[in-house]
Amino acid sequence: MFQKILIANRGEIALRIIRACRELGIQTVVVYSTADRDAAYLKMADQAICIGDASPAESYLNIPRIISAAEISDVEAIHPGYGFLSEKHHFAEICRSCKIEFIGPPVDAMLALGDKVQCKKIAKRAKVPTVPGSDGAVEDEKQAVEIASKIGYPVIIKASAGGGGRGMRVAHNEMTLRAGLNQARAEAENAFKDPTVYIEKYVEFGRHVEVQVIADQHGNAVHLWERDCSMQRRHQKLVEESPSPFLKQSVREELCAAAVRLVRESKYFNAGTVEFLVDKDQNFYILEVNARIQVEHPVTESVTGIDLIKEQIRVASGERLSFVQKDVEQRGHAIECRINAEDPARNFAPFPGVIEEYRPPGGPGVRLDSHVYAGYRIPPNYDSMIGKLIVHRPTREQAIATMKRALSEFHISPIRTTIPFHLQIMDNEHFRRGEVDTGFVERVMLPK
Ligand code: MV4
Repeated sequence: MFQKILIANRGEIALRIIRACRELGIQTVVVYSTADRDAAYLKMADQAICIGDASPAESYLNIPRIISAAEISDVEAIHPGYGFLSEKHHFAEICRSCKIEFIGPPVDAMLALGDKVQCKKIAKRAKVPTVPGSDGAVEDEKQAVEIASKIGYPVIIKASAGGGGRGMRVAHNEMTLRAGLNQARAEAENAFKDPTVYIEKYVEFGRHVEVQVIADQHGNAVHLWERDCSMQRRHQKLVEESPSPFLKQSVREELCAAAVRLVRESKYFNAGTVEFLVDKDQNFYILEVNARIQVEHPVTESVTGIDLIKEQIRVASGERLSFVQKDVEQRGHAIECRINAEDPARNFAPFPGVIEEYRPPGGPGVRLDSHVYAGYRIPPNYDSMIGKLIVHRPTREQAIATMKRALSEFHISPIRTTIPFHLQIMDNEHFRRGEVDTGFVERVMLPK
């Protein structure tokens, strides 16, 4: 096991990793930008090193400065958290060539799964269902039109180097397909320096169900069941839960087994997430693989009782997973609400500033993962998520009741947050029945 690691991230996930390391007896070095210099979690690490100005390019995305901090503090590994450098294969490669372990997957797996066309090819080899479509890159308008008339409209055009909803376009007929194809190619070239696009049948009213997986370097790969993340706004998740209230047990088991097959086929190790789209008839199709720990990992930790961050560090150090598949239970029901410093009344505009009053919730079944406190200044330079409220109860109904209770205890002032919007979601009749697709928030909760 490692003796000392560096955390190349900030905010709640930096604190979450510090906590896991403390329990594992690993010393921590946390890097920070000048915008985060007063954050209290810096004092909870064994060492904190300032690496630059507020802008991510000057700090959390600045590879030379992070590597210098790692060399100076003599760490054995770097935990990238989520976002920032967590899925940059180039960073993983630099870490390892400097003899610093990158706490993430092998570079080859990152490259293969990060390319959506290649990911779909691997999925097919592993007999994981894929959405019918172009079976690889689409070269020109003529080929796109031929494929679309075969699979039927609407179709979706996606950038092979995209992901998380970036670089996508829906086309309802031949004319919008031709225009969309060219726009998508130009956008992809611009954003990712790779113009490769592919097309798929557009699945309407799909749900986003993802499977948590983890694999070690000895060939052990397991799933930790699914999370339903259909409650989203503009590709930003708002609420995540496990189990999915929508899936039949037989489909759940097939979905999770498919995720493990993909992991084995791609020679992956580390924690990871396989994202699926599930249609109204419970047919499922792989969307993409997230080769990192995710924001919503505590939902899975709650229902399985497994500490994913500790396990991720264990497998990165070369140890075996501390459990096998049959040990992984999905017990009770967990729900997470992302608490963002945003004003729901102003189109969710970021709301940075000083938190003057702060009264966090607690009590039975409640977990709060957050780095903030009374007097904390939310910097304007980063993501607006200031914490995650997670509840775990025996049933979904009880989890919703506990979440409502915890949200109503949670007092933050004068900063505006997504807390009142979450209370509205918890009272929504469709949500309560578990009937939510990825278009729900914009169509039902926020109609124009
Ligand atoms: C789709 C789709 C419908 N049909 N693919 C969005 C994020 C990226 N992972 C893929 N996404 C979608 N792919 C087909 N063939 C609908 C979406 C989609 C979506 C997926 C998951 C969560 C939220 C979403 C919001 C809008 C669209």
